[in-house]
Order: sequence, then C-alpha cells, then structure tokens
Amino acid sequence: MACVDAERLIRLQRTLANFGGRPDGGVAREALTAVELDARRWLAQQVQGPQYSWHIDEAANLFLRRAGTDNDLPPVMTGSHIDTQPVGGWLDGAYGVIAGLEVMLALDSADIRTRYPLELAIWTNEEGSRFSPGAMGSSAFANPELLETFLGSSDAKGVPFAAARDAAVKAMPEACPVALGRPVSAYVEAHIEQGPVLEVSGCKLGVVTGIQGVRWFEITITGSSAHAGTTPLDVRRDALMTAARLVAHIGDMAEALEDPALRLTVGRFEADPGSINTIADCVRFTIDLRHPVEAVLDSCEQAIRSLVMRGADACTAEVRRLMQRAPTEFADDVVAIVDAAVAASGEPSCRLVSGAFHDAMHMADVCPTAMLFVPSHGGISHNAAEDTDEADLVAGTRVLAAVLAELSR
Ligand code: HGY
Ligand code: MN
Ligand code: MN
Repeated sequence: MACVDAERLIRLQRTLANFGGRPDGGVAREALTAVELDARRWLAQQVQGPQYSWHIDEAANLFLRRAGTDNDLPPVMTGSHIDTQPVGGWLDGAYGVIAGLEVMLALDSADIRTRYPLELAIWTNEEGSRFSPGAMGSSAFANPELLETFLGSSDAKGVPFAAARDAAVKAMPEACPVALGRPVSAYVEAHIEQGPVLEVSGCKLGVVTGIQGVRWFEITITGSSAHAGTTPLDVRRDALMTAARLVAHIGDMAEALEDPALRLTVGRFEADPGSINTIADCVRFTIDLRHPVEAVLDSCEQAIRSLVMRGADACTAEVRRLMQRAPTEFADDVVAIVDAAVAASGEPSCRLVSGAFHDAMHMADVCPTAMLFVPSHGGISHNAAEDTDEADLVAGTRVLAAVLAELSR
C-alpha cells in the first residue's frame, strides 16, 4: 500500500496557493490567467520519470498520466481544478489536484505500478467566474460537441475563451494533444465540502452520493439614459430602479417558498453608464439557482421569467440561461468503494449530497464517478478565509489513495 507523505502533501498544497496568493490568505487565480498557467507549469515540474506523460485537450484540460502495467485499459482518473474565484480560497479545487498528485508520488515512493493507468485531471474553468458556464472543461470533455460554443464565450474584458485556450496549450509544450471525450474507467474527485455539514455533524470525511442541480441566468434590463437633474420621475425608463425592484421581488419569491433546500443568489449586478448623474440605461445581473429536485428548478425558473417579464415597467427585459445542469447521482459501486475506504480509515464520516457543483457532475455522464469530501472551517468557501485542518487534508488523501488503488487493481 502506498503511504501518503503528509509533509509533502501540505508543502505542495501551500506552494500551489502562492500562485495568485493574496495578503489576506486568499487566492486570485482565475481560469487560464497567467498565474494559472504558471501554476500548471509548476505542477509539471513536480513529477519525473518515464512512467509519466502530460496531455492536453482542445478545452485546455490538462492530464498527468502515470502508466500502469496494462496501458490498453482506459485510465482511472482523479483530479479537480486549480482555477479560483476572483477572491477564492487556497483549497477549492486545488485540494483535489494536489491530493491526486500526492497519491501518484506515494506510489512512486513505494515503487508500485497499478494495473490500470492513472490520470490526474486539471480541468479548465471550473469556477465559471471568468468564462461561462462553470465546469466548462469537464463539460467539453463529456460533450465534445459543446466545445464550439464554449470557444466563442468571452470574459468581461472581451478575451475569447479560444484565445485563452491557445495560450494555455502553448504554455505546456511538453503536453501531447489528446482527444476530448476519451474512455475513462472511473473518476473519483477529492474536494473540500465548502459547506457546514461535515463540521456541524463532527465528521472528518464525507462520502458524496451526488450533486444538486444548478442553473445560471443573466437578466438584462434596458431603459434610456437621461439627465438626473432634468428628467421627471414619471417619464423615466430607469433600468437600475427597475432591476433593483426585480431583484427584491425575486428574493421575496424565493423566501416565500420556505424551502430550506433552495439556493438563489444574485452575485453580479452591473449598471451602465455608471455615472452618478445619468439615469442608467442598461443593467445586467446574474442569478445562481440551485436545488436537489429538477421540478423545483423548473418552477423557480418559470417564476423568475414571469416576474422579470411582468415587472420590467417602462423598460425591456431579457432572460438568458448561461448554465443548466440537472441533479447528479453518483455510481453506487464507486460510492461503495469510497464508503469502504472511509470506514477503514476509522475517521467519523457521513454521506451527503454536494451543494457546490464539481467537474464530477459531468464525469458522471461518461464513467462511474464518485467524490470524497473533507470539512471546511465554518462551511466557508469562495472566500479568502476558506480553510481545512491539515490532518483532514491528509486523511482525505489517504482515503483517495486507497480508493484509486482499489479501482486501478
Ligand atoms: O459554484 C460552485 O458550486 C463551484 O464551487 N464552482
Ligand atoms: Mn471547486
Ligand atoms: Mn468553487
């Protein structure tokens, strides 16, 4: 059995956090920015040996492959993402990548060759804060026909994803091109919970059985810009006042449902021209809607659409869906392997559905998939204060090693 080196794991994890590290302990390493490409190149320097090769696909998903004894078999895959929110934490995504890397290094130290080849995936643009939708790289892996659409998406500065993808491919000359959507034997992702469930229930490990559904929308309210001092209130087409009222009504609608499983967030609100003495003529705001039951997502989307179209007053309104993913159920057989490895660890654990989405939601469409969680302090994530006890990071990595050893036997 390969033994995980706790000191090396934490050292690698903390070094990765320096790429885009912030003075407040957070990390700013958005998808395919220069700091992420630097971090990818640093990762490439962490492994040596003929058993390793790097691969990159047309969505700039990066793969570290560790040869097995029977390399005709589709790989057993682990991994996550190293892109972060604009002000992210040191572990969201990064933990799953470093834990997978440490498992490979532990196998090297123990001179163990698995039967199946192992692959560590570094997925592109999981966060979706720079390019929409989120989990873009793994979505293209599972649905190659979507790549064309994704290549046309641009960030807030107008940089097309295609250009960022080309730069990422160029940054890794040692990575050989590989096709999207190739066969995978199984996928297991380690991740921080990003919520309070494990900590509140005194658990150190979480066996994840699925991921709730998610939909993203962009609402555009269009009015007319006019002079703040001369234009009477009753003749204005004020996009900002209209949008602010709509946000309040949508929030009231969500609260009125009194559904503890519902999640609705307005995370971005931009008003043009953004001048103190000009009435705004265009407001764009986003909605992140989540729920474990698809029918509730449907009825909430219906309610949002009718609220916006009815409540636009003298302005015009448009609702654009940016992302849509139904609830995901993981494969019983892989969940059982994670369960057994968690039980064998002796750590207090529980089963749970993930509130956050992950690349595993797309991988579940193409191969038997499951996830493993470690706790987040105070359930905090997408925040510079995101943190997890080092001992929990090590325990989770040890369980990941046992799971990958079992799957790749
Ligand atoms: O938004 C999410 O659930 C993920 O953390 N990107
Ligand atoms: Mn994540
Ligand atoms: Mn995240």
